[in-house]
Amino acid sequence: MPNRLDLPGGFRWGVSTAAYQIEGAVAEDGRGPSVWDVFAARPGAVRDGHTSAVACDHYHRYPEDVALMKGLGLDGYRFSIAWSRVQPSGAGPVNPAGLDFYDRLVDRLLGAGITPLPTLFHWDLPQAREDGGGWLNRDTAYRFAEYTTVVADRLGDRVPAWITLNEPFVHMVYGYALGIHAPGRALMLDALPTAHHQLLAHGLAASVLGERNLEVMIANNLTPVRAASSDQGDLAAAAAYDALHNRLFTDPLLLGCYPDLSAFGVGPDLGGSVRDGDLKLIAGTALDGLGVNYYNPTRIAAPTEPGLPFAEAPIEDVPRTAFGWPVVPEGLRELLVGLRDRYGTALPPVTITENGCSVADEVAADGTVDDRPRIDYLAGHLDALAAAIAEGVDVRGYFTWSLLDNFEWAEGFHQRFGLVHVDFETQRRTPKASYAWYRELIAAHRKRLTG
Ligand code: IFM
Repeated sequence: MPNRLDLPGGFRWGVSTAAYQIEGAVAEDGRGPSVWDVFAARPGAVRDGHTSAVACDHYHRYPEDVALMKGLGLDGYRFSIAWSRVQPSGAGPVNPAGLDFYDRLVDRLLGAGITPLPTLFHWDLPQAREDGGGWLNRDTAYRFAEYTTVVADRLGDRVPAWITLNEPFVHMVYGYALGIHAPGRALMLDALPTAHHQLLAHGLAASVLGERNLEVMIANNLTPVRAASSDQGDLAAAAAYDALHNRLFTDPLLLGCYPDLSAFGVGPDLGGSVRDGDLKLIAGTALDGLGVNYYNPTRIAAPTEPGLPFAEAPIEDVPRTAFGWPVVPEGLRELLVGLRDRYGTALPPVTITENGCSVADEVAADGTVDDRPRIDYLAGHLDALAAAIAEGVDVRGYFTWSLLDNFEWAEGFHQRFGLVHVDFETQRRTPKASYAWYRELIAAHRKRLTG
């Protein structure tokens, strides 16, 4: 069986973060409010009323954080750019101080030998855009392209590859269908136009990047869908869920069409949002890489009540993270091989842009953080990744989620995903046992390649 040390030459090691989860400094240097500032201020929206006003204070402490990355020996760092730092109202005037921050960060990374991999949108829409309808409004896609132009013109001389969107599926479902995340809309299937408008935004931004000879990626949250049984009802429900979670955000990019959503009573125009030429535009600039965020598989059964055409079924007898998510490393191999089988030569090289787990980590009296469950999680998933590569899937890199403990959206600071522990009172960073493990793995892999 191949294992993590058998990963190929040129394989890129990284970590991922996102602006709203780490930066803090939400009212500094001209940043405009985002939907998350407004949502987190709503009583009951975020556990224990946590907000990201300070978070990891990365805005001020980024030199220390880049030094931590350098200590790991990383090839790349995936972070996100806060649109409302660059354009406080998400359109029109640019805020030079906001752009300067990312300029400094990029230079600091390059100085540490780390390639920056920015994500342009990781859920923190400028509130002014939300006031204009957010992702329900087609115009947001055009404003996103405008913002992309500003950022690419400033950083494109030093940043070779870009991720347009992070997890448009999660943003649509949590943000617009269920209202668990910002902007807190509970529209159920009426949220579907936000899928199309995000993909349109991707297509428009991709052509801006492509025109500048910059590489284009997207980071999709994907899950292998397992039917609860071989009964026809369970199989049909699993196919419906797969179409919604996986295919809705990947078929248009790779195949130029939407999957069949008739099980949801939805036609190919996605609630009237698709216009002539849109799909051509969405697939128009070929992806240079598909970013895959993988956490766990999903088990689906036929619905027991009217409403949606599927019901989620529990995955039994597996370990769970502190968040309660099932730990199934084999699901990563299954997902990657399934993508290759589904899309064949249309599938571009894959990078794992997120994978990791929350653990109830604490700093012990001797100052160490023993996060053995995280090491086991990462080791298992990297072995599964090596198995997928041995089966012929082209995977070029692995970015673990996350460098630092951070603001985990509606869970506030309760779920810790970092290789580095953050004390949110003092901002003290303590590398955990998994930090040393990841550093040694990267070094051992490099050593094996160079003999
Ligand atoms: O923290 C999130 C991240 O912002 C998007 N992907 C999943 C992570 C863990 O929930």
